[in-house]
Amino acid sequence: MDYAYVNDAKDQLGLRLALTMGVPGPWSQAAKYLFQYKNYPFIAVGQKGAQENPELFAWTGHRNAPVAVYEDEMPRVGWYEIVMLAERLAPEPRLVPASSAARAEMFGLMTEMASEGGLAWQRRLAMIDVMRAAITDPKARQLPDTLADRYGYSSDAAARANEVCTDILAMLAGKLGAQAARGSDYFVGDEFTAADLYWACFSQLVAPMAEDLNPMPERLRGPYTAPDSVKIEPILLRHRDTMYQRHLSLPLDF
Ligand SMILES: N[C@@H](CCC(=O)N[C@@H](CS)C(=O)NCC(=O)O)C(=O)O
Repeated sequence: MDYAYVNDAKDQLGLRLALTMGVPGPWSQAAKYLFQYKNYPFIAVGQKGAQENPELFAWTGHRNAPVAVYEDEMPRVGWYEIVMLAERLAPEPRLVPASSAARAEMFGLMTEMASEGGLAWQRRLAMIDVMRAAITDPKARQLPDTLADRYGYSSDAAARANEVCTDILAMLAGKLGAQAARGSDYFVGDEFTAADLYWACFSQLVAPMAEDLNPMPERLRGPYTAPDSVKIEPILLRHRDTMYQRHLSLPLDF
């Protein structure tokens, strides 16, 4: 991925998408694929994970990613508002179902994957624990310490994280199982939706794809991988492999 600097992108027209560079951050990856899937052009702006990002902050009021800035509209940072922006700018091919019942189902599933307290949030708490244990020199702990400050880490919260992840993964696997029984490969209805796209990206923070498909920094592969106590049903990984093959580009690009 080619990244522009904030100062070169902020006065441009159209869509600017600040994305975390160098790691498969699931929120950033998913935001990028939303617009790529819809063939909607954007300028990718580099955000440095767990850094101050002062230029990004001065421009958008945020230090993390993704941040979607369309024309002179307010910067959008939450996954939900970024999905809805993508749907507005490029209604076709749609990623949000037309029926309200299907929409409610899809956003419910995505909330469990991507919202505060959801799967990736919990995985990050557990990951901070793993990184802190692996780095003994406190001065080298900048990455996990910054993430801990930003995302509500406490050792109590981290201790509960694996259990919450197991529960959410079982729910997602159950949903895919029920869909398979009625002949669908997708989370909702019979078509690819944002829930399928988000699971493909968020699965990388549970069971990252192999090096040739997900060339992430080797030192992060362990922390990104859920421990054996977190049960991952095979249907979850079959689903994400199929979604990448059918609808999303590989290898991952960050
Ligand atoms: N605001 C996003 C979540 C953003 C988020 O957690 N981003 C992470 C991963 S892509 C990040 O930027 N981490 C590194 C950092 O905080 O610098 C949402 O709720 O949808």
